Amino acid sequence: RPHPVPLVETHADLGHQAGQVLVDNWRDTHTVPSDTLYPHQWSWDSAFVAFGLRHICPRRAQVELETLFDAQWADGRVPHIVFDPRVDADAYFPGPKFWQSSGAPGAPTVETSGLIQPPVHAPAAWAVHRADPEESTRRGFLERLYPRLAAWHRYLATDRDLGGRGLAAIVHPWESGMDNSPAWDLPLSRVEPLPGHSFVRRDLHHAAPADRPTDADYGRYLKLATRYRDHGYRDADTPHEFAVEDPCTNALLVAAELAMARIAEEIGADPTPHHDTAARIAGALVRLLFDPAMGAFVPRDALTGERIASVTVGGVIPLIVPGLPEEITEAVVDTLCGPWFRLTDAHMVPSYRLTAPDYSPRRYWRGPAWYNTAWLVREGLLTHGYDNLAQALRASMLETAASGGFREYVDPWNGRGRGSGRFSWTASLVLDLLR
Ligand code: 9YW
Repeated sequence: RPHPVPLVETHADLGHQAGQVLVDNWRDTHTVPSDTLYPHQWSWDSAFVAFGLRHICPRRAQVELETLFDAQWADGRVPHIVFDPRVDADAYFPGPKFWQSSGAPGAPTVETSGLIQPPVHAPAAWAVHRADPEESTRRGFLERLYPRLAAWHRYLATDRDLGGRGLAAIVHPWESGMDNSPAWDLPLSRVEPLPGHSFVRRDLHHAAPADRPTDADYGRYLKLATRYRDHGYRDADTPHEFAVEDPCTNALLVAAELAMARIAEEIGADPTPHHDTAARIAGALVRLLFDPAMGAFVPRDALTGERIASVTVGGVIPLIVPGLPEEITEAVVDTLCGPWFRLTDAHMVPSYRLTAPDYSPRRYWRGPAWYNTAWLVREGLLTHGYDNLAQALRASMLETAASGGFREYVDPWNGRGRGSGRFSWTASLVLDLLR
């Protein structure tokens, strides 16, 4: 490790500061990911926030998820952004004027985007319940959320099985939560971008251009989103130019169905269908997306049927699936510990292979290490009994966080923070690690 970050003596201050970030980023009914860059509610951010918030205010953690699911669409989709009507409509681009969701069939009255993000919500709901079962039961938290979570998972497993292979497809890079990941370069290259002068980016008011996706990326993102919008966000009717089976999204769906089984048992419903769905998706994930030559999972283009030979952090997160064949678990752990991710001497887990020629230590999902993905990798290591590696990753996350600011992501080589400061899921997941 070239420039180690000094280890903090005590974590007490860190926990206190993390809690303060969550208190400050709370907006009556939900938490904003960042006060400056992201002033609305984001889907998977809320799930990650709930994991930490439950330790300091379980009631708020419940409300966080309830607010998100109040914006669920009739087809079951949970939108990736729920817009806060009190915030200037131009504060974030693309905002409500772009998405025009309330005119779409089955959309809620509150303005949202038409896209989705990875399904971390059921595990979050289960964790929130366990933090304060009495309050949860008193409020009927699980009973009310369970049918909504079921509709959300049904949407992913059926409407989004665009390749017909038993895996959910994402129809936009934003849906992966890893916007400009190199994994999307190939399918995205087929999309003709909208010209740069046809939109005004807001993200560059709050972040360094070198840290963010490029204008050409944005031109393609907007092209795809416009086409989806102009087809009423109806999956069957949209001639998708981008449809990819993402290993991370599908692995999270397996974990989410297993959480649903627990929730079902708790409220007296039948867990069997959830176990069955989890087993079915896990089977397809292993059969179709594991690449033995890479020692990792890779995405598959649902339009061409071809695997995309790109290993990113999304390709090691499937470690969270319990019961993987042993040779797969071992191969993925070897990949994590090898020169691509250097689990034991890099800071957290880089979002992209450290040795890739187009690796970038600062450009968003093309290199920097993120707290949510590190937290998921740690969960995966614990799932398969790699307790020492999980412990080392925890220490790395806490050390890096202690060096300042609860930043959005960090340079894996020197641990230096980048992107937005006082980032909610960073604070929340640090808090969760401290409990
Ligand atoms: C954007 C809010 C979101 C995250 C995504 C991340 C980023 C939005 O921020 O996307 O404008 O780039 O990629 O995972 O949910 O934190």
